[in-house]
Amino acid sequence: AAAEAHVRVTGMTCSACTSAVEAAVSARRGVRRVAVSLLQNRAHVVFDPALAKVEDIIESIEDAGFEAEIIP
Ligand code: 9UX
Repeated sequence: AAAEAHVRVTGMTCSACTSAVEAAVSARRGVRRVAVSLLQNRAHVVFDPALAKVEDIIESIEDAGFEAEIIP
């Protein structure tokens, strides 16, 4: 089964920032799909909950240099 998370991402100012977030999240084990919207400042992530946690995804985005918080 897959889980999904919507994440508020702040600090992205160009499409290269968006690509950096997508690359960082995609590199995480268990992540199946990532879509990042620059205009909406958000990311949609589909992942395998047995292999990744939402906290891991948040951490990947923060490590790439952006602020991230889960959208409930
Ligand atoms: Mo270009 Mo986005 O330096 O930070 S990647 S603005």
